Amino acid sequence: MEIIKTDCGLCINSCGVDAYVEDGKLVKIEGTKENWLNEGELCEKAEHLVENIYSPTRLKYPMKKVDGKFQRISWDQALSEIAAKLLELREKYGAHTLATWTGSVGVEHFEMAAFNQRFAKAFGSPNFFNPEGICFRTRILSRQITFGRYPVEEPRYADCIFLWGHNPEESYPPQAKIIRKRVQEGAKLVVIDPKRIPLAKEGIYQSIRPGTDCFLALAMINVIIAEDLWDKEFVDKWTSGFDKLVEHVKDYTPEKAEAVTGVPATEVRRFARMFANTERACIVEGVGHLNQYANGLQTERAFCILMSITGNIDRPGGWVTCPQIRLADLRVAVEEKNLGHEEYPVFHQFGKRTPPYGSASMMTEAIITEKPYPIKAFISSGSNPALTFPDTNRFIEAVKNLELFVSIDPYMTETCQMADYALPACTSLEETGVGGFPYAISYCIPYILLRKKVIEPLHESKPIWQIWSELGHKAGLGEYFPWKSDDEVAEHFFSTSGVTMEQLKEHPEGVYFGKVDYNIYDKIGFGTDTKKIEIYSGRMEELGFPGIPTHVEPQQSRAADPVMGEQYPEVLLTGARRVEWIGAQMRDIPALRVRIPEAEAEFSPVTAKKYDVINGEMIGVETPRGMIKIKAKVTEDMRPGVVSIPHGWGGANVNILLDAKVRDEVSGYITMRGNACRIVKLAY
Ligand SMILES: Nc1nc2c(c(=O)[nH]1)N[C@H]1C(S)=C(S)[C@@H](COP(=O)(O)OP(=O)(O)OC[C@H]3O[C@@H](n4cnc5c(=O)[nH]c(N)nc54)[C@H](O)[C@@H]3O)O[C@H]1N2
Ligand SMILES: Nc1nc2c(c(=O)[nH]1)N[C@H]1C(S)=C(S)[C@@H](COP(=O)(O)OP(=O)(O)OC[C@H]3O[C@@H](n4cnc5c(=O)[nH]c(N)nc54)[C@H](O)[C@@H]3O)O[C@H]1N2
Ligand code: SF4
Ligand SMILES: [Mo]
Repeated sequence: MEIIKTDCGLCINSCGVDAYVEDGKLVKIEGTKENWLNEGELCEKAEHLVENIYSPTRLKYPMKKVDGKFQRISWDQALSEIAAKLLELREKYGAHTLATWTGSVGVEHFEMAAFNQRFAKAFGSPNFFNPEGICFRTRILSRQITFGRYPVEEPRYADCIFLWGHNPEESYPPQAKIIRKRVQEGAKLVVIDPKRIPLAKEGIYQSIRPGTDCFLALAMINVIIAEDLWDKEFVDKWTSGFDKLVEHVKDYTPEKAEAVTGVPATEVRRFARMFANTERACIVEGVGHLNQYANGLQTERAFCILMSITGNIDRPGGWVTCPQIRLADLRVAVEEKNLGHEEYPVFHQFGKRTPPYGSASMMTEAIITEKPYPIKAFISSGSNPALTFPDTNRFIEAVKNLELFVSIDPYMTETCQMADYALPACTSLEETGVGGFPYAISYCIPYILLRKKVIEPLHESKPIWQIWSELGHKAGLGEYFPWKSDDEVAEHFFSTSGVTMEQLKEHPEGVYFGKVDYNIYDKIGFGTDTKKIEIYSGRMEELGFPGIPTHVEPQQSRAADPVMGEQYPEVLLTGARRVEWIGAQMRDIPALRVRIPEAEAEFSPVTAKKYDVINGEMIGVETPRGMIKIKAKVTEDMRPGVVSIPHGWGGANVNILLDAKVRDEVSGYITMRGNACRIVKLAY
């Protein structure tokens, strides 16, 4: 039996795995013991990787819909027809008529996003979209606005950890392990979350009214300044706008915070003192949860300021700057601006940063309204937007307005079912590529590995780079796609990195490419206009938004919209992660399905009593966008008045309930949490 070291590829954590292969078949997966991150451990999902690879739901052949039914066709026919249609549509509507979309797999699968994007741009269209327009880009952007770069949390050396809107046991198991270990070593832990998550038992738990975290952070800053607990030396030398902050937070008193957030004023003071008085304090946040609110970008800015005035930037256990690796850039320049460029200038025009992707929130609206121009071709790869994109009915409406819809995926997903063509991609265990890339982003570990082809592509599936390249050749874009094999592609990506293929092959478990440089500001300062940490951002103000973050109510909260609050009095949270699932994937794996047979709406006994419903009952959850039927899970862990529903379930698709037009005005992110809903008792 051969053992091949690679990475899991199922989620962004990129844990190291040992793949056991016998007669060309994957027979077993174990965690790589010498991998620093997972140290041989695997989460529940990855334990079923073998079943997942050989799942009967794999999309085996290229399929074409004829009279509403799929027919098997050859690759040559599929790609020739798609290319011909694309050229016809370009002739009629211009190149911008093509939009490509890649999902969260584009984050863990480097080639996915790179080739998806390259094709769109080589074709001449600016319309490449990905979850950077709904997932965690605002967090990166907020830090870039404040620091001129992107420092990342380093809880493994922290003595005080504020776990804020993040449940890593479900979404980042290795992060949960790091935090548990650090707490056992004596670090203080505060968990701020409307749900009493498992890690809350390890420290102080504080419930909060959803979408009010910015207020809490500003009130903590108020206390830290009022009680003279800030790091004077660091603030004087390395920040700008502190004087404005002093004035600004006077309004954000602990008493007001109590009224707005539900956090008692005494606790606000206690948290502020604990955070400022511990030398190594660190906010560890969810990847998307706090960003996907009405005030997402500014909440993140408030966290940046809290970290800065306590001197926890570029110091061990704080937020630190990780060395970057430069992989070859496949981007092709297109002059036409991204969708969202005018509407969301902070996202698209902040300084020299122009993102290569459009605002995802604009995507379906543009397709439906044909404004600013008709988008008639849509190619999705490594995503299942039929279930995962907020506001499903708008997505369905958008699809109806397309003349060509292609879905590329290893599985016959709900999105493939809706498409004109479904094309089988292989999974990351069936191709060589870039692995472990997100380590540096999520864990500040400068570490990379070569993702290895463990088995040959199953059925007629192909590597993603090859699918885009062959389509490129058929569409007359061959010059942009010169590569002939997985190895050539990987070699190209690593060619600019300073890490050689030889090194990667010699160290199949991974290669370190740098070291964290604490106090790096002494050498390079900060990359902002003022060369300092911008507590106050002049550019934000120039672009029409407050230079220092303010509290903004979720649009549908009772305070912001009393009429809505009357009709829909509960607060809806969507998309809390469960370790068993990633997005809408793996629901067909029996051993996982037994653990969670169906979607559940979680709420407190107080809320259950109000609607006269009991645990396990089928209920309706309704918003102005629609209603879904779902099982009630009544739990003391949820804050009263809050209903939490995971995403990615076919039967009870929570994205039906969201409204793609309700957005963070600064970033353009669709608000996936803090929306208004009500529970409906169903007749038997
Ligand atoms: N209501 C609500 N909706 C949400 C969220 C929420 O919190 N609430 N979260 C949002 C966020 S943050 C994100 S990032 C998105 C994620 O949304 P998606 O990315 O659409 O989520 P997945 O269902 O994981 O889809 C990934 C797809 O990639 C395919 N795939 C897996 N491995 C490979 C591979 O190696 N190659 C190829 N080609 N394909 C592969 C899988 O089969 C799957 O269909 O969902 C968003 N949707
Ligand atoms: N198993 C699994 N892991 C995943 C994914 C997956 O689908 N499955 N998806 C990946 C992706 S695409 C992403 S973006 C990340 C998301 O990862 P995270 O954003 O970390 O999501 P969660 O781990 O669910 O943690 C979110 C927590 O925030 C809390 N919360 C919600 N609203 C508020 C609020 O207003 N204030 C506060 N303080 N807390 C709040 C929720 O109750 C929940 O406990 O996970 C990644 N990892
Ligand atoms: S956490 Fe993610 S990368 Fe790690 S084993 Fe689980 S699914 Fe794989
Ligand atoms: Mo995400």
